[in-house]
Amino acid sequence: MHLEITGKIHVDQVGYRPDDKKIAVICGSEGRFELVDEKSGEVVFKGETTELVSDGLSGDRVSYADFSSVKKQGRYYLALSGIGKSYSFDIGKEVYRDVKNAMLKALYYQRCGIQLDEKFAGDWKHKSCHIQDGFVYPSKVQKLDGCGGWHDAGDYGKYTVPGAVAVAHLLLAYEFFPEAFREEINIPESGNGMPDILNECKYELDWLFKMQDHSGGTYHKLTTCKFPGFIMPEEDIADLHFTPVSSTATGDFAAVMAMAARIYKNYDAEYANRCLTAAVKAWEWLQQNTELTGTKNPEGIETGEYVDLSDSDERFWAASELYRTTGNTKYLEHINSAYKSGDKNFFSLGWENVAGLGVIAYLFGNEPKADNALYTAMKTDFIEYADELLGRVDTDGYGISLLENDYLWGSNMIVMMNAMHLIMAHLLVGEDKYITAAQGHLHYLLGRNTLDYCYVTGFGSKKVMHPHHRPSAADGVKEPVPGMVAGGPDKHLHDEIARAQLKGLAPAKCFIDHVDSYSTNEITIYWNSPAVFVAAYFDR
Ligand code: G3I
Ligand code: 9MR
Ligand code: ZN
Repeated sequence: MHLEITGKIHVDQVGYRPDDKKIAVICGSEGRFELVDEKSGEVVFKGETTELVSDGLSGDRVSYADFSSVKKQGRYYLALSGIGKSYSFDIGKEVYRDVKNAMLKALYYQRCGIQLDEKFAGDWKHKSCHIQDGFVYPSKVQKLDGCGGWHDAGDYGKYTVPGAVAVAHLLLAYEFFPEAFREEINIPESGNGMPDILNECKYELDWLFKMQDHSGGTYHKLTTCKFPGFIMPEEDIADLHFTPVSSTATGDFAAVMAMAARIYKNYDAEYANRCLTAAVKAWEWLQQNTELTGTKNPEGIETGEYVDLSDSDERFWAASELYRTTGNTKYLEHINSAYKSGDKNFFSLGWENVAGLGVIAYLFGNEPKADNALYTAMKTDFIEYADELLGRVDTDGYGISLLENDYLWGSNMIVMMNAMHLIMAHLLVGEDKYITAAQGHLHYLLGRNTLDYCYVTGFGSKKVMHPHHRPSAADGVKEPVPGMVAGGPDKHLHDEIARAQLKGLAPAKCFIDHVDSYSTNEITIYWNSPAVFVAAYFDR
């Protein structure tokens, strides 16, 4: 029987581990299916799909093919007569190893201020960039060193808020699953005795130090005035500007430095001390500056804003990390009153609302029961929210927990953020249902979605080839930089190409692999970082 790949049988294109639940989502058809060994052509399993049901957010009618009983390592595809076959995928113990490492290595490719040598970067090597000092806005004279760190995204700006959040996801991944980071990923520091995830985060932390002003407050960002064209980073030679201190950047800085103080202590006590001193200084600034400040672009600066309407979550997160690291009860009061105020969603882990990071720091800290009532309330709320996510997974055609309004700019971050929440719910109460649901989110990212895309560059069969990423577009290399997570569907059609090509489509279909689609197909450090956390759980 000759079968075509019709894009209607959606699988995790990277694969499934032998003992995992293995389900394909079939679009528009039901009936008998076969699992075929790609090499031998042998049918290794036959089954019947479920009946078709409607999925609101993709507009698809879907059925499910369950082949969980197949555990033998190999490369397979799924076939349905009359509908075609799926892309091939692996069943294997270590199927997520390469994608996990690549998603971490992607941060190395975002490094600013050093040359990316061929030895580490292969075809994606380039010269050093943005090494000049930056003006301290609005001064046209006063300059500071801001060399280093990661480019934020497809642009070359460096922003404190998303930088701190990305490091936090990665440090959490290391703190929870150190065993997932034993391998080296071929970066300049590899083999220096420290795990590469900590080496890579240190590259960003070293830059973050430079963003702290003598007052303790932290500059919001360091960018050019306008976004550059699609040129290599070393060609982007316009003046750089430190924009004014913001309270959100300062809160995030305090939090991530407090985390770093705890995590680097075993490797470099002196560095850890520096981190803690910087964190405390930032906290003191926050105590003296209680207003939300500095998140809007000042006049003349048009790069990414990371505008925020509230900094209470950043302050909460800072208090919580400082408490976890120091045990000092003065922070506990702040945590308690902020949590009780209940003024926000306390489960978000994204750049705009970081309250969930504060909750995690408290729940998993050494002395969460110092305030038993607070601990119990937080834990109960945390699990309640995890159960809410489970409920959504049950009704979603592709097994994820996004609501219609979650299909916005960077929706793949929400996919990974919710998976992180589910994994941590499992760590708190030990139930497997949370893990099964979390893994469904990873399957979605890696191909089991309505568009059949593997959203991580360089992986899967239906690949993202044209991310809105300046180096990938300008370097003359056909393949984009590997291991980068694309933003994913955004129903708001926030760019011209999206408006021209995606109008009228269901929310989950509002994605286009086009270099101009910054609202659906850009990449960022903080869309990669939660995906590293999730992949690390499934590859320990
Ligand atoms: O929170 C509101 C929600 O209440 C509302 O219903 C919804 C509908 O419009 O919008 C939500 O706000 C969105 C916001 O992100 C928070 O998620 C905005 O629409 C959306 O435009 C905004 O997108 C941000 C985008 O910059 C534009 O500001 C992305 O989160 C953010 O990741 C992105 O960041 C850019 C940097 O500025 C520059 N570097 C690249 C980077 C990635 O594209
Ligand atoms: O490349 C920019 C991307 O990093 C931002 O996320 C996006 C929104 O702020 O803007 C992109 O830059 C575009 C600019 O906003 C409008 N003119 C075209 C630019 C490149 O596509
Ligand atoms: Zn640079």
